[in-house]
Amino acid sequence: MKQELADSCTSKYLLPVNSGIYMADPSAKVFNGKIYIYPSHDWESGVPENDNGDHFNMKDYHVFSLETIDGEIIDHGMILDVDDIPWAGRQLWDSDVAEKDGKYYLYFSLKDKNDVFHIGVATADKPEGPFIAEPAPIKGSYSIDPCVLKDEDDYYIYFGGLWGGQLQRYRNNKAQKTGSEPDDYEPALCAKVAKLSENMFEFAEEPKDLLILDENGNPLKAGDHNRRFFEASWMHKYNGKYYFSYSTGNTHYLCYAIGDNPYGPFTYQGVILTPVVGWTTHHSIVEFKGKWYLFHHDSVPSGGKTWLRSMKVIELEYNPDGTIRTIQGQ
Ligand code: FUB
Repeated sequence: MKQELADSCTSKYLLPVNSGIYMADPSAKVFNGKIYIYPSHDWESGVPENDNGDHFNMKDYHVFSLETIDGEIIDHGMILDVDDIPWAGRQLWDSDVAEKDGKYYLYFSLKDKNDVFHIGVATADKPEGPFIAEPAPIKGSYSIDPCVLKDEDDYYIYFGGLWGGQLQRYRNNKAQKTGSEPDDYEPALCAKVAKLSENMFEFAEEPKDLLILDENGNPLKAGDHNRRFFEASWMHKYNGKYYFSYSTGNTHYLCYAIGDNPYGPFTYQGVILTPVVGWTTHHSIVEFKGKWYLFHHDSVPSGGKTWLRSMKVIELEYNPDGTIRTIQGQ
């Protein structure tokens, strides 16, 4: 599909570039008329870089808010510390927050004491926390990068990530003895989707595959590295359609696919953001005061250090046919 470029290619850093504060994976949500941003908190932990992502050794979360998109960003401080999570091993990765009946539920990625990723839940009475973690991760959860879509009265959680995110270790929601990606000619591994239980603490059903189809209606292949799902799920609705967006990981694109319902299948549409400086690319998409925004990160302010990323925002533009105009990452 032909990609049309957005006119503006300059996303704005949300924190001063010389602040020495590094935040990544920004999940932006609108609560009580403000944007709240839930990022991962990068820091210089000294852990060497590897394909398992051990250098992403985060140990707490902060929350930020904006009253207007160009307004002052407020850091509400630390909302959850790894030391306060009973089942914690290491590495607090991407998170997202959902509101239900005046309570706020933080879904987060964390390794347990056996170095296996699961998804945890923590709750608060306000979007700015502090959040109190549940004693155990969500039963049956695995891998990383949760995001939650509220659709009418239902809540859907999406998750999964390859390589260090451990998704390749699972088939049909079961851990395998040895886990590897499918061969190039086989269907790609999928992100997962499950409805959340009424109390928001459990999967209400077995997670299902979120299928992404090509223009001929065939599932994307594992070897299609420019288009297949790698990590960083996000779901939003636009004009009644469901937009699933994600990172292609080792090819560094943010892509999207459109479907008719929260489970899909979804049809691949194109690139939202071309590669940025830094290995990872990760985002959220939110409507605020009648405009749409892409929140994402890059590693420019840290001089390209993969593990020290900075949050950014840019307006997202749709074409009349509902496709998204591609933004240049660099
Ligand atoms: O921030 C740690 C990991 O890097 C996230 O969970 C991935 O999506 C990637 O951005």
